[in-house]
Amino acid sequence: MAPFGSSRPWFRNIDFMDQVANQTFIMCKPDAVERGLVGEIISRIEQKGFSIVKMDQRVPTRALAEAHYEEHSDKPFYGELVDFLSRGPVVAMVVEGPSDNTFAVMRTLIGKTRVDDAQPGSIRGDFATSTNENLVHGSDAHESAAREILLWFPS
Ligand code: DAT
Ligand code: MG
Repeated sequence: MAPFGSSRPWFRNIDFMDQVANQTFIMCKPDAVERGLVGEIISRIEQKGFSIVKMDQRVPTRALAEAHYEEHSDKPFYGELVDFLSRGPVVAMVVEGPSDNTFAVMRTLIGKTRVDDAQPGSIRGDFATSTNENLVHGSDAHESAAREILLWFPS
């Protein structure tokens, strides 16, 4: 496999990639906090058997929201997405599992992106009624997990 995101300086640190190999970045988005679903989401993560190793509630700055969703900067919904993420408190977490598939298992727990596709039993399938406001973010790869963990928890 090619080195993780070798064009991106922060991934030249392979030690950091190793350090977070069993971890993923999870966030309860503003709609989850507004609707009082943070406890439910955390409960599902814990019941699955994963550990929350870092957690912080904060209102993301616009710059942080833009950087978080950088990969979508050319999409028509980017502005709306950044407005949404920065409109109130979020709960940012680093979630750890026993092996290096934590990000993938968490994506299954969260459910599909499109509201029409999110299966009952998943967080989005059980609680979300729109694609724009779908309660939870989860990293979609080892590389994005490392990038997002560093972005939200730089120390
Ligand atoms: P995911 O959150 O499942 O990783 P994504 O990275 O493709 O999904 O998109 C990020 C967020 O952007 C997603 O959670 C909801 C929003 N979004 C995605 N596609 C959208 C669309 N077609 N219209 C409006 N919002 C969209
Ligand atoms: Mg995504």
